[in-house]
Amino acid sequence: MSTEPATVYLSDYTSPAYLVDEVALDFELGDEETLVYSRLQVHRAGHTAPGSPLVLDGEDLALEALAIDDRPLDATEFDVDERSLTLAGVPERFTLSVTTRLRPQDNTRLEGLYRSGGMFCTQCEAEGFRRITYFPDRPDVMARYTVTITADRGACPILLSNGNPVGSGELDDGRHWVRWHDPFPKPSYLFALVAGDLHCHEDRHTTPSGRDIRLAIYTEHANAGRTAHAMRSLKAAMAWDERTYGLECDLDNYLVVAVGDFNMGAMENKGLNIFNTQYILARPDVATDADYTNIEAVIGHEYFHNWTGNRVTLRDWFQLSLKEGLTVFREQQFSADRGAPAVRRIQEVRTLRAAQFPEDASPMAHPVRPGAYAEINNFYTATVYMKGAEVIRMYHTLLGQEGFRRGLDLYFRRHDGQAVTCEDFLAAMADANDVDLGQFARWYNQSGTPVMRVSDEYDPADGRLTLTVTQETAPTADQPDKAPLHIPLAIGLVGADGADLPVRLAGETDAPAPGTRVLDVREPEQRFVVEGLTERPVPSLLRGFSAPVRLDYDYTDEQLAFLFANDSDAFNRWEAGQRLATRILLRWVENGVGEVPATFVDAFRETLNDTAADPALVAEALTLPGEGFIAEQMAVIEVDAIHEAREHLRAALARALAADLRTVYTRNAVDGPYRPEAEDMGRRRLRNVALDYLATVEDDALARCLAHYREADNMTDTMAALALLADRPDAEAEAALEAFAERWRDDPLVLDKWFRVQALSRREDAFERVRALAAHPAFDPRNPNRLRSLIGAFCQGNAVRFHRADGAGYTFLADWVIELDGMNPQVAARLAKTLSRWRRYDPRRSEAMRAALERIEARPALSKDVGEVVARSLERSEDHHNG
Ligand code: 7MF
Ligand code: ZN
Repeated sequence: MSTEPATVYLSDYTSPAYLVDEVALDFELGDEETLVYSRLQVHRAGHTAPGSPLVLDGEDLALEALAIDDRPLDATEFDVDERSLTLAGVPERFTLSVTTRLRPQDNTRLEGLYRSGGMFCTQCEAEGFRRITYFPDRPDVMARYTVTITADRGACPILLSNGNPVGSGELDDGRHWVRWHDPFPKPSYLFALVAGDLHCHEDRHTTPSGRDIRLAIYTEHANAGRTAHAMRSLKAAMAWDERTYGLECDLDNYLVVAVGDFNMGAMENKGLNIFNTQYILARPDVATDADYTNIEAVIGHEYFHNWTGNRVTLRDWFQLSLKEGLTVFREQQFSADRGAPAVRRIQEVRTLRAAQFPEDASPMAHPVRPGAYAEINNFYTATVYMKGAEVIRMYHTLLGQEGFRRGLDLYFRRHDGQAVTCEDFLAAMADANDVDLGQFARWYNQSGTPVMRVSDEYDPADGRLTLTVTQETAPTADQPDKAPLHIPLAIGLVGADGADLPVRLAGETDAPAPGTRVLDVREPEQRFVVEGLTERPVPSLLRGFSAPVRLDYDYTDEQLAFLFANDSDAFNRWEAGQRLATRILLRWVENGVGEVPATFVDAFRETLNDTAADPALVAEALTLPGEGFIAEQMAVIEVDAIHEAREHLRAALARALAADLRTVYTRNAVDGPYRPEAEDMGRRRLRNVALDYLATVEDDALARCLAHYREADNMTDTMAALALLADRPDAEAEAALEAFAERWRDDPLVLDKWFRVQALSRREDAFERVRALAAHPAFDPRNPNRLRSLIGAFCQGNAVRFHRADGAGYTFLADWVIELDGMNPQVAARLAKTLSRWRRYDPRRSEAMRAALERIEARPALSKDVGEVVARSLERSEDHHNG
């Protein structure tokens, strides 16, 4: 094993030796250099022996001065290394002054203090604060911050930090200053600073208790006029949390800033959320329906963190899902309440299966609460976020909304202002509802996707249906042994007329109303007996996807077609269609493509022509399972065969249903001005799905795509057409792409879309085009959005072109990982994860992927981020990472 980075273990947690009560930070922002003066009020924790050293975190810092109680320290009184500053003998209580010098304009990692365009901004989660000053940079050290920012008034008229403005003034050299005070003690990861020449969109919100809050969204001036949807979303999120959980905003100022260079989606800094521009800016001609929906969700997410993350924060980074799983779940509830709940659920499960299930089956597998890490940034994963949200959803399913609310109320009553653990959350849920969640706790510590097998036996003589349920979790890369989990299994029994039957379990006297019941599965094998039936029902299992498991039941094609047409659970209706399609695709992958079974064509036709159905749900039902999902079902992934099978099915359905698709296309045109409402979005979605099918067969497909492109009066339709044009070699298609680039040359977010459609193109020469686009003058790999829209989209979203048999895609990716690692390790590591799944492919591809990983591994001075991903990926299966 080569240079594997040092590992941090959950089991090694110790509480902080010294605590910080107050922090005063002075920033002298400059074009060349920025000076940071920090004054910390420090005291020794009760459990710490007198004379124990004080160890502060700090990375890549130029230390200018250090003093205790204003007495400057000389070099013999402290030790500095690459990661820390140690002071040997410190008093019980003292003021520590630290001066550091930074060069934000050279910070390409986008962690700590950096520049984006003309703006100064920060990103401190998880461990970015230590790149600003020496500090105990861990979430269980909570302090009150006062921040003074000084800068040139012309370049930076706006100076922002957390909390409330408490002072400001002019200086003689064209500079000015503003002072902010945040009354809430907070961990350093929630600190934020923004300075620049910014436009401000202001509004107000009054809470039920009468607090009048100033809301402000700051953007670069060029983006003024694109913040209305974000503001509307923020107000909706505030009202929703008041209504649903009785949670009010605790601030006088709630500030949001949009930044063009940002490693991730957004950040919940106390009172000063910072967002990737992608999740703030919208206007019908530049943003798609998906953008509008994402903006609302991300605004909600960051706002909801103010309670779940900020008021109650994390003891340590292993607990990350405590805030992220819970906040994603709250955001999902909010989004569902804003419209189209079934569509939302389908999309959530689709992403979970596309991103989290593969992670659980990869060398990067880890529990919702990991036990060990080298670089915490590598653990902002689908498992922590999405599976973490599914774990919270299971509490909700087991306890109901009222029980869940009782648990959340108790959690806040007990832990407001504290830094806590996942156990504390579980205990609040259990205690508030007087239930035993001991076995449920395993969801936090056990990785892997459980397989749940259900079989049934019907006895017509006494009207009993016996369901036998087994569960099994296969060993994962990180954990060989698995224990049975407590799984809520939501089921319904569907009668021959398509209606739900009552599910009365043996021993119960009262028949419940027909509909969904939740069964508590706890054993490796368990039986449930349903009584009082007069016919053999079709079981509808795991309704609403009640647990993050793979469900296995031996359905016939006819039963699936029946559920696809009748299930009262919209999610399972969709799921039945996906199972039918998956079955056909897997058969074709194995045996070569063939005829589409008539049951399937008929089921699709009925759905297409069901004018009473919600168009959004019809669109979901008509969307075939993704290539990644099919790949997940296979022992050895056959990239080309999967692509061929799926394209063949798409074309065959289009030919068989061309007339119906044309009708649907015509019928779902949306009149009137663009509205980002669920109803209109559903119709656009269905119409664009129909177009996607029609583009595969018709003689006039090109003309139809061009017409759709020309007639589009919103970015959703424009991009649907442009994506199809980008699949084609025609001169008209090329011309449209070129004109699009010209028209939007000064609009970064729109240009990202232009790069993306080409990266995802089905064209055979997509790889060559991506390589050429990487040399385009507008391609800047230092901008994470741009990087993801070309390199990320190609390597992670265009399987058939990326996984070329000659391995050129892997070489390309490895070259980029190496180049980016010196620039932005977080982004490089995310890209490198694509290669971690190398063992799943055929020997030729597998070898080429491994060689690419080994080439990265051999580079000198790899970052911790990439180093950990590569080391884990190449690890022999007998080594395990257990905390
Ligand atoms: C919605 O979680 C869902 C997830 C960390 C950064 C935002 O609020 C956050 C931050 C990463 C990955 C995904 C998300 C975030 C981060 C995110 C955003 C919106 N605390 Br890394
Ligand atoms: Zn979050």
